[in-house]
Amino acid sequence: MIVIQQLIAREILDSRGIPTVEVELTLSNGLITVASVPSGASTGEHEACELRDGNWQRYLGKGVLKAVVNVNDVIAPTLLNQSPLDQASIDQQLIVLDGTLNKSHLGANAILAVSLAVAKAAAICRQLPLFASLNVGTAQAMSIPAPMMNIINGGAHANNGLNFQEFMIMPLGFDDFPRALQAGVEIFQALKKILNTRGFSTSVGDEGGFAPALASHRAALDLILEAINSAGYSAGTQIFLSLDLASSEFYQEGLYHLSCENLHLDAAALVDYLSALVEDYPILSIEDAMAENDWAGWQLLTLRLGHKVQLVGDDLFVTNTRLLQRGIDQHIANAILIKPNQIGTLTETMAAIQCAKRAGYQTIVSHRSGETEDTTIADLAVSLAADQIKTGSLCRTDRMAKYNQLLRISADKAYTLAYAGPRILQCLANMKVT
Ligand code: 2PG
Ligand code: MG
Repeated sequence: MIVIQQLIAREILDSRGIPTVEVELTLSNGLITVASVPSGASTGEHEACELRDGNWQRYLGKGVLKAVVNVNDVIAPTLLNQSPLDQASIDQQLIVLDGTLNKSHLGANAILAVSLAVAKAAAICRQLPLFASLNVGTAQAMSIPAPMMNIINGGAHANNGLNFQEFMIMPLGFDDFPRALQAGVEIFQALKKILNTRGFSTSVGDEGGFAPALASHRAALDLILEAINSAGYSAGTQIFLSLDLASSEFYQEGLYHLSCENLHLDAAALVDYLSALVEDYPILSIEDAMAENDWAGWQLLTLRLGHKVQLVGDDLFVTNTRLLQRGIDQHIANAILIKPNQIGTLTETMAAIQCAKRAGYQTIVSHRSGETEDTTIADLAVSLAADQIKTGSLCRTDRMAKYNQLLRISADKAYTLAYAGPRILQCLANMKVT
């Protein structure tokens, strides 16, 4: 039996130059796997704990040497000589070793890096690609997720004044993933040209989307529609729009402050504002329209728009099945964003996807704004047939690495995997029409 022979953690840097955890796992057959974890900027209050050193002499307190020590001194001795094949058992041991509800003892960053490295080691043992190995025992037909591409950045990911964090395109009306990706790239390039011509900045934000200083959210949507058109695609049949408001970032004392438009709205007024946008633009998905603790606002929103568009809970659910179940029970939102580092183990992440699927919620596997070259989320999305993947814009290697992995998986002749775009289109576009 092949077993875990060595686990070594180290501090590496993410796409923002901020420390994060990488784990290198050596198997008894001599093969080595490496996994690293990402980090958010607009993090949800209820996320698992990202353990940081807090020592201001190093990396402004953001070092992760304590998490590294936790892997090397606490986790490694426990997992040595175990087979990596039973992911659920290993993740359960990590949860028990930590002993807290939010993984604050060992750090979710330490725990997840190990959990992901173990999954990659299991794939080696099974001699399967990671997506196929993750699929073992799930009885789930795999597919390639439809991307949400974040081509204009705002909020906490840029300093352009836009309050909404992400303006995304969804290339749904294509038969295969490579063609859908090509459309996204061509639209991104068209947008660059338009911004350039109009004298706007073409600098990019944290997720590789442009960050022009625009006067309103509608101005951003108009520019994107223009870019779609100028690249030769049709908005509303091939390409759709999607927003992440990340509204906890601009919610204060009961009001949503859209400072760039000088608007200060209560939940009902924000729902009106969004309803008008949905009427006027081919928007199929809105994430975190309401703040993470504004469940009453979420209820209003879902009643009004839940039959028309995908309403995604990110900070609201934080990939936590307990919070998701509350949403399901109260008929709040109809989709969940899945971020492994919000919950801290792969097993719990996969449980959240499966729970959402059983309830008929759409699933979107997501990166963080601070990323590494690790591409596990691409394999994860394929393995459980997540409907969509959110992995940033169409530039910068930290984002492109995930798209490139999906290209590799699409091209794998041993598997015939359908592109989920047309399936999502049918589901969401029908919603919008009715
Ligand atoms: C989000 C994410 C990823 P962050 O809000 O959905 O786009 O941002 O990683 O900063 O939380
Ligand atoms: Mg979000």
